Amino acid sequence: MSYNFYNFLNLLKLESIKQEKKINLIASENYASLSSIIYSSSCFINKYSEGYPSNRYYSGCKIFDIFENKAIIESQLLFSSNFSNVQPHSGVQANFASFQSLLNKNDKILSLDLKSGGHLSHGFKKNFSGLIFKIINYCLDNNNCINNKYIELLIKKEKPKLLIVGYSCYQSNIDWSYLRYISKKNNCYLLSDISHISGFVCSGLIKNPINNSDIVTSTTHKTLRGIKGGIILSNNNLFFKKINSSVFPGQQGGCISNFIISKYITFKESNNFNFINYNKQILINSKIMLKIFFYRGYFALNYDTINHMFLIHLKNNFSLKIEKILEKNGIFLNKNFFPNDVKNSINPSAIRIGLAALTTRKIKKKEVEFIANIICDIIENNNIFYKDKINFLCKKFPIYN
Ligand code: DSN
Repeated sequence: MSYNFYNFLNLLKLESIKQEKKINLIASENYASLSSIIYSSSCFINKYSEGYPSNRYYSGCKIFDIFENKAIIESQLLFSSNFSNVQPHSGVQANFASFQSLLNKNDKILSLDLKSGGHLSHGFKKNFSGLIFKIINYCLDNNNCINNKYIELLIKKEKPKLLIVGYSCYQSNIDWSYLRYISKKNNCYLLSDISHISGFVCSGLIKNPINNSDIVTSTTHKTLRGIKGGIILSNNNLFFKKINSSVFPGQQGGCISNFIISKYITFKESNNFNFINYNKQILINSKIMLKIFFYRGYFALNYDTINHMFLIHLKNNFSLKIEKILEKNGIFLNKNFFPNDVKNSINPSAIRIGLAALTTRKIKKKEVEFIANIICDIIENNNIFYKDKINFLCKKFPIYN
């Protein structure tokens, strides 16, 4: 072995201690459930399973076929879809395969720009999406909301083949049925990327866009408490076959068998009242924390949030510096663009805050307010040191209890 095995184990231990002792407010992260972690590490890691159930390119897949079929059925039940592909390794790959099944090279995509809360895979110029397709961006209106009329104008003017709805940072409702209506009227497909809000969607807290979309994509590790991965869902039977062949052999080889089994566990665990209550609590916590920022004189993307996240403008503070000082105090979050940001991606004007991971620790109102006030104190006085208090709080709320 070329590495020092004991140091390697030590690093694993350090990471797990770090996760236990610190607060995670990164909106795209969560703590995977113990069962989804256990099932992601099974002996299926040794098994190649290229292809789909009953139609594999290797022998010995019969047992895995049972699991992949279960994962497909369970995700369909969870999201009320007629079709599901559970093989994408990530959200970006789910998007890539979906674009491949709907579009040809150089076709036009209409998507929210990255600075306003869009995602890299929705058309960033250095991403495959920006390199292969022509990207037209919409942005948020003066109220920092999606403006359906503006999107309608752009669809009529630019005639894109695909409209992407679903964002990495957005606090308000989305009127999927109207967006569906205007895109269909103009021969434009609609893809909903619900990666951030999929837990809210399957809990019924946010309207499910499945019947107002040609394709829905999601990750499995944000408000769903699974391991990192992607899924593609659809109720438009024109695309079922195309999506499957875009995932395999289009852009992936063998699926990661043990991860698919873990996804099955995640879908099952997300289909019950405990999970719905968990997502309700995320929403309560998210609103409570946002309110504290308002009391302390900050402004956010909007006055309310309908999901786990929100964006706080830092006024004259440097987000990179604040991110690092918060990290020293035991709080992780990420710096983020604010719509119409004049600053660059290294040091943008805002911080993004997500409450899913914090809620997994069963943290509620009192502590949420305490943490929000600590963040404001630190932003306002960089020399305050709260590490011990955060550490003490984390001990009271272990991740896995
Ligand atoms: N970039 C991630 C996020 O933070 O939203 C999702 O891929």
